[in-house]
Amino acid sequence: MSKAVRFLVAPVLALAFLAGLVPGFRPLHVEAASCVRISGGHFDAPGNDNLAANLNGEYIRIHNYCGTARYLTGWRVTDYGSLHTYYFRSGFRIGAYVTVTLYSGRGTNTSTRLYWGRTYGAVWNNTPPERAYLRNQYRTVVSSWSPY
Ligand SMILES: [Ca+2]
Ligand SMILES: [Ca+2]
Repeated sequence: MSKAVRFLVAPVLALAFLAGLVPGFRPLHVEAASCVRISGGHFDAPGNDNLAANLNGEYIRIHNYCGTARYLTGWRVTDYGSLHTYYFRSGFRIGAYVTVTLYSGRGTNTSTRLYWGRTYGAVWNNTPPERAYLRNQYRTVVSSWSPY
């Protein structure tokens, strides 16, 4: 390759690389998805969702997609319009690849089962618009989910 040709080709290759035209190129500024995201849920409990006996029939599932445990200190779950908020207790840790179920009613919290602690009144509407939002300690939505 002559000096003159190299002089012309190099900048073109550099531009193509920057523009993502060269296979294998990865943009540098992609937001990494949160390790911990809402993976599913059940908004319509069997029977009357509002009653204490049925509140655990509605729930959402939160999954850690990464290979290391994550602390959810300061994190929260909100519904559409932020009418209801669940605060994870300080120091709550979700294990690697673990799914945690957050029930609307009362119960004994474990590493995989959390309870909102409500005694009356559903969290999740059975009709749209409704959506579960997982927010980090800065209240930034890191994940959301809806069956609708
Ligand atoms: Ca419901
Ligand atoms: Ca129902």
